[in-house]
Amino acid sequence: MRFHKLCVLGLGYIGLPTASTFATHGLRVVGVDVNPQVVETLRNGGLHIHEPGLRVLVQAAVASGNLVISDRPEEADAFIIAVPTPFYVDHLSAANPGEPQQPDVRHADLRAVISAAEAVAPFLRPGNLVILESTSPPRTTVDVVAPILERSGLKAGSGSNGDGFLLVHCPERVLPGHILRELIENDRVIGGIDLSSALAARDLYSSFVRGEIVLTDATTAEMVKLMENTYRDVNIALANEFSRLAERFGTDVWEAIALANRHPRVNLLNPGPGVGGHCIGVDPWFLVEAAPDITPLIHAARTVNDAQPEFVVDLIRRTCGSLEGNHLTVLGLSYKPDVDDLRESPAIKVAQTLARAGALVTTYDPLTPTATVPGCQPAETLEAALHSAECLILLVAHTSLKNLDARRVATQSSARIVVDAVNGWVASDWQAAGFHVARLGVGEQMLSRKNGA
Ligand code: SAJ
Repeated sequence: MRFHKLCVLGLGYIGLPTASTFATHGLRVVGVDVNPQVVETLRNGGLHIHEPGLRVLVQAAVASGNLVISDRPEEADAFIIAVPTPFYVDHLSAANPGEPQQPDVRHADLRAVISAAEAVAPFLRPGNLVILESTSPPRTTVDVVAPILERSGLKAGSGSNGDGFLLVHCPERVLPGHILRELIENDRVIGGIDLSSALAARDLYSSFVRGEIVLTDATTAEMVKLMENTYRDVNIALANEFSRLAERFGTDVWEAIALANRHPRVNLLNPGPGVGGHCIGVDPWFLVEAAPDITPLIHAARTVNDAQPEFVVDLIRRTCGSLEGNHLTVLGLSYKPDVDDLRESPAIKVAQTLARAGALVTTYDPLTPTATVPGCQPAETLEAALHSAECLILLVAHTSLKNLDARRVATQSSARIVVDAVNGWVASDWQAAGFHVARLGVGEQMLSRKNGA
């Protein structure tokens, strides 16, 4: 192995597990973050993010002496950039008074990538390898990162001749909640700006990756990552649209999806309150921004998924009669089940919209019991959340919420209505315990039949 010392820029959900895994596989790693609080927390043995198994891994990496935390990069054999790439929204006003409002335009926010590349440039030496792991719009590696690094005086892609540096895009593809396992087991796509760059990165990652490592060019690797998340977004949008159709036609979308998925070439995902997190709701916009004239489907899928929290609010309104002054308890706040990550959570959007409509909303999430939502009352225990509610709304299928016992809840809560937006509960159990049940994607005729009306 030609790489002994690594510098990882960005110690978030991807950078910290990656830095720690390299360190526990024998490399010397400097983990760098620009946020002084992150640096201080990690140096004091703490952790600023939650991911199963991460605490033990970081502790092992630090204890081995191979991982040191720093606020600036230093000379190394290889540099990994793993910083966030969110988007920002341009709210365009109408061209002239009286004309229709222009649609919002989203732009990839590459500031963190740019400053990380600028921070690396002064330390680049001939033969060094630079890896961009951050999800990025097509051509970022070639058109944005390479020119910044070339300010070092070295040329991108001539690393093997000894007078330049090596550069690849190697997108992170790990699933929050399963990051440590997927980091090792998933196949890895490495896109080099030339073959010697890709081969060098394969050499580095093969120190711990057990999945297959496949080589391609940098822009294809960028596309692959964006296509994966866009595929998922479009598939979820389709499921969400099916949930609306099922309501209209008086059918049960969950049953219909399960039956459709028995077809050997159909694999529909699930409807829900919308798409949250920092990846799937973001990355498709990078493609739309790069080529708005040829991406109507991707754009439409984003629009459908962004409108889904409102659709769920509408279901709650129809079920409860009105929202004004109604005591509603929202169960689950995170962006998906069994994680405590609240970023861009559709459940939070639902809770906020209910509160804005005049409902008296209590929120409870077993994984983040102290989380607060503006306009809502947080409950730190399930008992407090259930106590004085008129309606219980399941927005995240956390295992502990799915496992709630309907008969027990009936004794703990004054609520007699439940709305299940994630197919987390067996409707007949709740009906047997005396609840009126409404479910996302289940038409009224089907509901009243199942509610015994
Ligand atoms: N969701 C649904 N219905 C579904 C599945 C998900 O509504 O059937 C919602 C979830 O509740 C959540 C959102 O979609 O709000 C996204 O959740 P997710 O589990 O689909 O994905 P992420 O954002 O946690 O992680 C994704 C993964 N990408 C793919 O599976 C293609 C992960 O592998 C990537 O590494 C990650 O994005 C990333 O960092 O890009």
